[in-house]
Amino acid sequence: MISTRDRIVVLTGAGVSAESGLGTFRDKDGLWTKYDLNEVATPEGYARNPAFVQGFYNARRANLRDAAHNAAHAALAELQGAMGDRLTLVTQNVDDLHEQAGSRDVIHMHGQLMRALCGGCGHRWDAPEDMQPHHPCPSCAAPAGRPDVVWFGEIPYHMDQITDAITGCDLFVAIGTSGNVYPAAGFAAMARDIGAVTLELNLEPSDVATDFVASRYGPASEIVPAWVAEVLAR
Ligand code: BV8
Repeated sequence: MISTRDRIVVLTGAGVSAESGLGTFRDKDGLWTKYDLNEVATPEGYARNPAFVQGFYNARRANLRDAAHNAAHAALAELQGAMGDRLTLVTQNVDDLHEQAGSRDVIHMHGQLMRALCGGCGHRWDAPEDMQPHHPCPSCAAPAGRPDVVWFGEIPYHMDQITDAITGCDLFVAIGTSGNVYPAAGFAAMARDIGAVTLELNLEPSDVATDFVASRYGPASEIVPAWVAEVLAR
């Protein structure tokens, strides 16, 4: 029976932020039903039309400013408070709602919407409200400022740290992710293969639901606090 004495890895996806009004990617009305991800979330798309891509992320940054964390983010922050570094929180999300809820050391494997990256020197800084094409880097002045997010075809961040946490965990929990995007979608199988328990908390079965030995379905703002309360009570 999993308790706060175990080592837990939690992976979140867009579903954990859905009830905060940020929308998801692949649900009905999801972002990828309105935009072609090849045009707005690939280096090639950015090279073709930097103004359009910067505008896409400027709009999402503005959206995020109006969003508030929800009970699922808060429950995970409470669990982290009780477990310390026995809980590793990995997110595919580029929003900062886990941090707004009080989580620390969140591993943003797909980057962060509120950060900017220089494609030239690698400098990172807090993204301004509106980033323009060829945004000048405050460090090297190259016109190479871009959103600090991992696009399709780019290598996710912190993979070694994530792999170390998964291969040493007792429980792997995926929350609010459809299991479409790799390498994140392969994490549950990685955990299962080293003998960890795997739990899926989602609105509906994901594309990798069979990689989990346990699952609970419902809105994250309901099922995540309930699960956290059970773990804290043991
Ligand atoms: C890489 C940042 C090499 C940008 C994102 C063919 C087959 C397999 C793989 C590939 C392939 N061709 C290419 C690939 C690799 C590719 C990939 O996986 N493509 C997919 C589309 C097939 N992956 C990559 O390119 C990655 N890089 O592979 O590099 C490598 C790898 C390892 C080591 C070395 C080298 C880079 C991928 C990163 C792309 N960037 N985001 C941005 O955000 O703008 S990914 C994008 O999808 C978002 O970040 C999002 O977070 C992520 C995953 O989506 P989900 O979070 O799951 O969201 P989704 O809408 O899909 O699902 C929401 C879920 O929530 C649903 O299940 C829904 O039921 C549930 N839900 C809804 N409401 C609620 C809820 N649950 C609970 N409560 C609710 N209220």
